Amino acid sequence: MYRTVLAATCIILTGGAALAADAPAADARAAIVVTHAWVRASLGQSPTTAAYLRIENRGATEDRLLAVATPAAATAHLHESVAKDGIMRMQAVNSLGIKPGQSIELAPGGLHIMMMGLKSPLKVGQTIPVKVRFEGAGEIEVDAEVRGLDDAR
Ligand SMILES: [Cu+2]
Repeated sequence: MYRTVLAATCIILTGGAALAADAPAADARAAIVVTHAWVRASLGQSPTTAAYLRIENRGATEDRLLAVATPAAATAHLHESVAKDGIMRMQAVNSLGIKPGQSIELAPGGLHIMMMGLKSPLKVGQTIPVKVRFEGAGEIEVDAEVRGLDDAR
């Protein structure tokens, strides 16, 4: 499913991806539905945390997640947690295809939006905007609720 997976750990930072606002076709835009966005509260002064959400493709053509961003952090990248040699590691995911009818859940232990360089600690009850840019649907902004570390879903 992940056509391009870059082998890069969380420590390797790349520049924030630009969220260019090309005008997407109306049907392509309506096809992608982003819901259930939430962010893990940051731990103390930790400058990193992760955001999660659900992406649903209700259209007839495949779309592709190209970039993520949030004003709450200096950089945000799509990551995937994978077990390698018995150790959980995180890899950057360059882009993510979503097939017609497919629903993809970003969730703890799997795909996540890695937020690095938090501008201030994120506390339970806050809400931050998260922008997700798709090849076809363009940029979609959702509000992500900050939840505690122990909040299961
Ligand atoms: Cu990560």
